[in-house]
Amino acid sequence: MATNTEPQISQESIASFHEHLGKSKRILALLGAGLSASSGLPTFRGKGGLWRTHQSMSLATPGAFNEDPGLVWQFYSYRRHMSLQAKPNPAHYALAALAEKIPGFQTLSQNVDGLSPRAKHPPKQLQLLHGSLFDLKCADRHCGYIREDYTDPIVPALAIPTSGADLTSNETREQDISDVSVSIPKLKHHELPQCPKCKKALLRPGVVWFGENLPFTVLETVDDYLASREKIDLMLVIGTSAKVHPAAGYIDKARQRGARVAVINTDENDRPPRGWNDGDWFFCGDAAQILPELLKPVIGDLPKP
Ligand code: BV8
Repeated sequence: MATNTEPQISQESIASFHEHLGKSKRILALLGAGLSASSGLPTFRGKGGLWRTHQSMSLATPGAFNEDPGLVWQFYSYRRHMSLQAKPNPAHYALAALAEKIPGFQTLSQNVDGLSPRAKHPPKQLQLLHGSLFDLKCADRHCGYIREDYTDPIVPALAIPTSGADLTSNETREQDISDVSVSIPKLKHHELPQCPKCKKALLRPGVVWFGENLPFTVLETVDDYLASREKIDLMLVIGTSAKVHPAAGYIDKARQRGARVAVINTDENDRPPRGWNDGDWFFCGDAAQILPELLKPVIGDLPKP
C-alpha cells in the first residue's frame, strides 16, 4: 500500500484524461472527506474516525442524539469550529472553476464542512448529499424550523475546551482529537441550542444521520440529472472510500450511463465499489495537488491564493 506525498502519475495517463475531458459535456463528481484533508480537516478513516473515545460514525445517528444530545452537540460544535478555522484548498477552487466552465457538470458532496460553498462553487451545481454543519434545524421534524448559522460557539456551553491553539495545525489537532484524557462535560438540556419556533424541542445539526433519508430536493435533482437521455461522459471520484450509500451507488449509475471513471485518492486500495473497468483512471495523491493539474485544460491556472 503506497500512500505517498508526491503524486505518482504517468504523463500518458494525464494526456489520455485531458483528451477525454476536452470532449466531455456531462460530468459528475462524488466528493468525500479526502478532498478537505489538506485543509486540515480529519477524514473518517484517518485519525478523524475517533473523536475523544467515540467512533465518529456512532455519534452520527438519531439514537445517539436522543440518548445524549449534549455529547453529540459537543462533537458537532467541535467539527463546526474546525471547519470555520479551515480554508478551502486548490481542489475546492478547481471544482468550482470547472462548474463555471461546464454547465453539464454536477457535483455530489458527502462533505458537511462548508468548504465547497466557501470556494464559491455554483450552488445549482453542488448537491450537499449529507447536509451541512452550518444548518440548524428543529429536532422535531413536525416543527420544520431551520436556519443557516455560523456562530461559534452556538451557545456558551458548546465553547471548545482548548487552549485557544490553532486546531488546524497538525500537532495541535492530533493532540486534541484523540486526547481521550480530556473528559467530555455532561451538558444539561437547557444549556443546549433550543428551537425558537416550537420552544419545546432542541435544535440539531442540519446533517443527514445514518438511517435517515437524504434531502428530498437533492435526491430529486440528482435523479433528474441521471434521468436525462444524454450520456454521462466522465465520473470523478475524489477523496472518498465510497463505502456509504446511497452516495457510493452513484458511481455505478454514472457508469451505466456511459461514464469513464477517474479516481483521485491517496490510497490505491480505495477502488470503486465494483472495482476497476477498462478505461478507468487512478490518480494516486493529494487531491489539492492533482485536481488543478487534471482540470487545467478547461479551467486554466487557478489564481494564486
Ligand atoms: C439511508 C453526515 C435510507 C453526518 C454522513 C446499502 C448498503 C449498505 C448500507 C446501506 C445501504 N443503504 C443504506 C445503508 C445504510 C447507511 C450506510 O451506507 N452505511 C454504511 C456505513 C455501510 N446509509 C445510510 O444510513 C444513509 N441513509 O440510506 O437512508 C434508509 C433509511 C433507513 C434505513 C435504510 C435506508 C445516510 C448516510 C449518510 C450518513 N451521514 N455524514 C456527519 O458527517 O457527521 S456519512 C459520512 O461518512 C460522510 O458524509 C461520508 O459519506 C462518510 C465518510 O466517507 P468519506 O467521506 O469517503 O471519508 P473516509 O474517511 O471514509 O475516506 C476518505 C478517503 O479519502 C479515503 O479513501 C482516503 O484514502 C482518501 N484521502 C485521504 N486524504 C486524501 C484522500 N484522497 C485525496 N487527497 C487526500 N489528501
